[in-house]
Amino acid sequence: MKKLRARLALAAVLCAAGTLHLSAAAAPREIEITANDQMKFGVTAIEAKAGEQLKVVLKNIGTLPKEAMGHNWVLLKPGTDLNAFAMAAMTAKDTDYVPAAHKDKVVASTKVIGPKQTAEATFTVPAAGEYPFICSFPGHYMLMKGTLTVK
Ligand SMILES: [Cu+2]
Repeated sequence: MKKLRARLALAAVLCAAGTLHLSAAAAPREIEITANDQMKFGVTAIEAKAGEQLKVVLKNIGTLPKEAMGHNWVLLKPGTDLNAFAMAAMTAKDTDYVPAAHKDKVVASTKVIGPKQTAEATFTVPAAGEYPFICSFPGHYMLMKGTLTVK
C-alpha cells in the first residue's frame, strides 16, 4: 500500500512536470448552462483554450411546453450574421432550428429540449476568436445569447 501511494505521488509529480501525457484520455471539461422560461441562459460568457475538449450541457429549468418555450444551444463561427441565422432558423423546426443553408457557420449545437430535459454538445474548441452562441428557437436569440472567447 505504501509503495502504491509512493508511485501515485511520483505520477503526480511527473504529471505536473508535463512528462506524463494522459491528455488523450482526459475527459472533456463540462460546462452546464441553464435555460429558463424567461428566455435566459444561466451562462453568457465562456472562456476556453484552442484545442481543449468542451462538453456543454444545456439544462432546461423551465416549465412551459417545448412547443412554446423550447431551447437549444448553438455555437457559431466568429462574424456570423446572427440575425440572418436566426431568421433562417425560424423555419427549420425539423432540424432543431439549425438551418441547413447555414450549417457551415455552426461549430456545435444541441437538439431542442423541453422542460426538465438536458442535451449536450461535445466538441474540440477551435482557433482563437470570439464565438457567439445563441438559442435559435424562434424569437429567442435576442435574449438568449452569449460568447465563447477562445485564447
Ligand atoms: Cu430558447
